[in-house]
Amino acid sequence: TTPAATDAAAKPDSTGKKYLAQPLVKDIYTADPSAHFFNGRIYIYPSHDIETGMPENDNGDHFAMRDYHILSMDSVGGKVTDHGVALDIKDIPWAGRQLWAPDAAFKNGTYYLYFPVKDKQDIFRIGVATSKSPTGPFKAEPKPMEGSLSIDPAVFTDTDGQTYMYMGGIWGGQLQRWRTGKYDGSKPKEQEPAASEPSVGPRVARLGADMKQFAEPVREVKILDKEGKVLLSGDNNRRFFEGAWMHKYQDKYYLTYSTGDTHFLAYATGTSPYGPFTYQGTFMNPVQGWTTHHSIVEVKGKWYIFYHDTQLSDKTWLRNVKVTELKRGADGSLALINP
Ligand code: FUB
Repeated sequence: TTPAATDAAAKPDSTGKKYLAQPLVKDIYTADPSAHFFNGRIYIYPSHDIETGMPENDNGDHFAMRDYHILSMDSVGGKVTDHGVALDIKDIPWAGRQLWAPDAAFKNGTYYLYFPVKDKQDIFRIGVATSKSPTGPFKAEPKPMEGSLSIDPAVFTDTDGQTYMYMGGIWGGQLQRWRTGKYDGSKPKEQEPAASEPSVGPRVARLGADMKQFAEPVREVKILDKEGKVLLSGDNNRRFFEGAWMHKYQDKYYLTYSTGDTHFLAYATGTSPYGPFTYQGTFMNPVQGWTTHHSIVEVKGKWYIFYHDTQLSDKTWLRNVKVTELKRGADGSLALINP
């Protein structure tokens, strides 16, 4: 067992609630932070939450975001810069609505911003936009990535230089509608497989050299229990819901994700970027707010988790990003964080 992250750092706010960390920016709402250490600086690629008055429902209509702002800082705890609008939905030719959790990558002198948005048929796809600067402005490709689906792209470059995209999220993220390989909008939006059936896994595909398309068909990632059986759909405390992230530590691949309606961040480990991954446990307890979404990044030998909660608004669709250290046991196990 690994020691729980200490609560000693938690400070009460004006309402008396205690939080392990404080919002990185307070003048805009930000969520779903994908953090990277590019050329000696920390860049955060978050969603930009806004109030639109859309009704709150299981389909996530209340998350109706329209642009991205990129944040950066020299070091954790240092001054945070908001670089302004990096990409606007009006400049994405195929976009309909809802600019959700993005991620970014840097290769061959170009920065790539990957973003999920519903197309004009109201189906989530993943697009890519490029820039010579990590903070944009980014120019979107005219079409979504072929074969892309659902939400929450997370891009991971392995030590051999190959880059993979993990993606997917159930319910509002629509992944449950892709079970046959084709989008099936005929079922109720929130319908998961029956409780005794295998859960819906995130998807992964290797990216091609141009970083704009997949080099292979998208495949499903299996998350297994310790007996080697795929986690079941009714196993809500452990099964994948959304917000996958990948990092490698001491040659092991760590798939981390949100369990959605049970609000945990969970992790599973494997020996290949494609999995299968074996469930290991929860590493973050629920935050304030319905969604929980994170990224993990190494900065100068220390590991950090970027995440969000709703400290500033107490509204689940108006979130704020935060960071805290990620600690591990000697065996690589992730310490439990109480946010
Ligand atoms: O921000 C919209 C959605 O909420 C994200 O795509 C999910 O991961 C959840 O955080």
